Amino acid sequence: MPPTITAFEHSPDEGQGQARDMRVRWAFEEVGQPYEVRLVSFAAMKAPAHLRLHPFGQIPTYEDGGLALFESGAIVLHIALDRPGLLPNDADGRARALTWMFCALNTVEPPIVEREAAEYTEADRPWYDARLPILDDRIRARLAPVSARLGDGEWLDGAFSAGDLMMVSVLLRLRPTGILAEFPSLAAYVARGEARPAYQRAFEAQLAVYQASQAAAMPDPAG
Ligand SMILES: N[C@@H](CCC(=O)N[C@@H](CS)C(=O)NCC(=O)O)C(=O)O
Repeated sequence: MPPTITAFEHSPDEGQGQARDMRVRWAFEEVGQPYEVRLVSFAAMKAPAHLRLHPFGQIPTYEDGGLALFESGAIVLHIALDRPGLLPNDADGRARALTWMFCALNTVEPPIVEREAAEYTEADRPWYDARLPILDDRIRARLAPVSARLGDGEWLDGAFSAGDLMMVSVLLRLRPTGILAEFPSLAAYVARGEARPAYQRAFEAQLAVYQASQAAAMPDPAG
């Protein structure tokens, strides 16, 4: 049996690939590991069966035999350690790739998520218009050093690695804001990630879920 991950039954971003199952799907595709997906509703995510897999009632989760994991970073790392393709063979290169993974998750993603949360929950509050530029500047303060470190390189540290997979996955979330476009080398870096055949396969798979849910919701023309 291949590993099984969970993903949203109804994609809140309408198949744009912003949900965190996308980075796990991409990792599977990069290393050539077949996988299965169990779709969960928002109600099912908060029910006891799913909470046993994920203490916060979220996606993605990962199950393989007796092993159950949550946290997209831990899952991608597990996949990268399990099969070749996402981590360099030399110990130092491997450690640097892990550093970029943690950088993406611990340093770059938090201000991006904070901005998204403000959009969802504070857009109608009187302070929102003043707060948004502050949140945007916090993101810019993270992007500028990553852009400087990338320089004119293709990837962050030599060959494409799990560090790039995670950084691209995190930066992608910014596209609707326009902030990514302010950093042309990062925008090009993200585009290189998206152009990878493994990314494309993962994207199509998650898009197919959204398209199927739309088709199921369409009224039956015969009825
Ligand atoms: N740090 C976690 C975050 C997981 C997360 O926020 N998942 C979102 C989807 S991308 C979710 O399940 N949201 C629904 C909810 O929190 O109720 C990870 O990287 O896996």
